[in-house]
Amino acid sequence: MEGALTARDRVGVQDLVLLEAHTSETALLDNLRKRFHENLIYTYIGTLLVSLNPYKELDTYSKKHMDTYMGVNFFELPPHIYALADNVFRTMLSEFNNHFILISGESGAGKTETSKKVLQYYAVSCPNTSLLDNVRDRLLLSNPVLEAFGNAKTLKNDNSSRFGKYMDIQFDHQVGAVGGHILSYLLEKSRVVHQNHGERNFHIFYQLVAGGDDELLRWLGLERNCQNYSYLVQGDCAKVTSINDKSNWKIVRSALSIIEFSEKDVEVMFCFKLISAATGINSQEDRSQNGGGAATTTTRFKRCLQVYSPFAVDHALYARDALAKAIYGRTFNWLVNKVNESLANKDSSRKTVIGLLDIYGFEVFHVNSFEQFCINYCNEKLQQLFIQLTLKSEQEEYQMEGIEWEPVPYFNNKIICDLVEEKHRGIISVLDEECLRPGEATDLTFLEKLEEKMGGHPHFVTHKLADQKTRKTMQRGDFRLLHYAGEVTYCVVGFLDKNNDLLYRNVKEVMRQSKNTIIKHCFPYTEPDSKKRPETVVTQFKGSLAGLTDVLMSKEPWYVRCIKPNDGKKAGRFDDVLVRHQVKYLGLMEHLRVRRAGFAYRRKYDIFLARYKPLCPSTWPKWKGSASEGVLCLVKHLGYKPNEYKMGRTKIFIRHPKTLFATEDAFELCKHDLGGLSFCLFIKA
Ligand code: AD9
Ligand code: MG
Repeated sequence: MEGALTARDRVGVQDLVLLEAHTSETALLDNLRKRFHENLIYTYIGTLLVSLNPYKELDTYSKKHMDTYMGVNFFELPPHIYALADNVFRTMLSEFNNHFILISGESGAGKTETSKKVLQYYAVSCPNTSLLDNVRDRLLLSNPVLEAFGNAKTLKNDNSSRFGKYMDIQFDHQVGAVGGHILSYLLEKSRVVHQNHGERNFHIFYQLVAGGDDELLRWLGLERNCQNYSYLVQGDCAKVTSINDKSNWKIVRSALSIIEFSEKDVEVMFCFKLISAATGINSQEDRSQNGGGAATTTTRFKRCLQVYSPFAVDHALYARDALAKAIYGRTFNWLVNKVNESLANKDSSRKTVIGLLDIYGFEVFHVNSFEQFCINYCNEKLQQLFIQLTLKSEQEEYQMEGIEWEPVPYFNNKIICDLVEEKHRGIISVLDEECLRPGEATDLTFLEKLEEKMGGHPHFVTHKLADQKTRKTMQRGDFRLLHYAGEVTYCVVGFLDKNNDLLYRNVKEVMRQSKNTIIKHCFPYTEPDSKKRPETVVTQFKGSLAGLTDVLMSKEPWYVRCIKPNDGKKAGRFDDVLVRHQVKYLGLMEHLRVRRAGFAYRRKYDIFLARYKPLCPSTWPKWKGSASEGVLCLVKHLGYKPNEYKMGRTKIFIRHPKTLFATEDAFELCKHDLGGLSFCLFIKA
């Protein structure tokens, strides 16, 4: 007994629902800390998985581990991402419906690693048929390719996702994963032309310069030295110790071959050529021609094209940067489409899917701009979705079903979502309005309008509106939002330009006439006299997030909440203050309270009865009364204790998963022998 106590003392409980001091945040934190120091990074709250970033390789992701978790009930083994993945998979099979896994947490918390582990589990552990090996390879290899083009080193994370990714994995019930489809969200293209100190451009540029073979570089007119390319060295950290660009190049290069670029080598070359176009841009400012007045800038795409622009220098630089961003952004979309073509499953029979959502995490830098505003808005929306699907809907359901319930208070971040996105009133509307007044509006008039409209909002403040103490922490061009995950001060400089994202029409025309088929494809013809204004960046983003929410709402949700244990990317360091802050804003305590007071499982009476009626002689083969009476008869026969379940208006609620597991196990045994009723009764006895 003493030994058992010691073990529990040492590693804590594996499901926080079992914590004795379940109302204490400190107890929850202690439990996470104990487990973290034992390399146990996973802990449950019911079926929600909490994951702490270990910042070191753990030996728990082998094929052997995958096999161990396969087909085993959720709570029978130590918590693991494979247990969650397996449970989602099996629920999908038994209920024949669609699911998604929402992976959230701040930048560097481990979302992308988690999503890769889920994908690996499905690709590796599903039954093998040589026919489908290709699909699985492609599913797995889509990751290094998209990461090369869409991830970058930031101050928070050496492999930070700079785009949002939602991936549907399609399953055929006989053979496992058979295809996939990726939706990408708002790539941070400004990184192509500008990086803050300590940050890099997208990985692919450094990979190409470090790993591309001599012939390729010569053909592209590139030199093997990042220092020659101003777009690559603004952050002054082209080399990163944790990253091996050369070997990553090899991985990406061979992944591209497998993802159906193989037969179209030419296209690959075109693709690299585009990359190098953006990399190799050198601007030569020639002020001598007219004595330093209006200047001429030559924007040179090495070996690809040259654009001579009769603009003032700053205009020309602007045009150059806008073009580089446009090329990169559009070819990124092209690449995602290409990957999708290769993952597409052509068989039209009905498939069910498991969606994986891995988006850029909440981030706060010393200076935060339009990009952080979009990223943090996106995280705010995901938190809102989480609240709606868990805390809110869970409690509303108890009320609707007439189940006695003590409401659990929680912070609803809808107020912040509204502040940002409400029609005609939110920050996005104000920004778009200012973008409609070219020549008159500036970033500062945008700020003034915000002050007019948002002044007094509890989650909004500016330098002018702030009290004396707060004012000292802000600059004149700042506005500050009190997000669910903490305060962020945004500098308005660049908001209008970035939101407009304009590209000069003649530059577009040049691109359209390019001999490069991909460029041509990426810059299609648009009516010159078309009066319709293109949507602004943030409005497009708002629309795609609304679309994503609809997609997710139509599926069954599962959650992984990732936590960053320290700000130094260090193994073995658990920073109490930092973790407590995340535990707070992720709403883990509230989730725990709802879970503990609530019921882990619920099903409509008719569905429950239809599945389990063979387990009871009164309900099998036919029950003549109402479904709820049938269920009552069934659970009494199965020996459910009164405190283990509750009968709602339309559903049965079961408190602990293990109650249901026992029923499910009995069902599995008896379904092989449905005629043998005595066998079922025997199990029950
Ligand atoms: V961001 O919002 O895209 O900036 P993520 O995606 O949350 O962020 P990521 O998964 O990229 O973070 O993890 C950051 C780093 O932590 C990884 O590059 C790994 O070095 C490290 N990490 C995260 N999870 C694990 C893990 N399960 N095992 C080992 C891990 N290392
Ligand atoms: Mg990521």
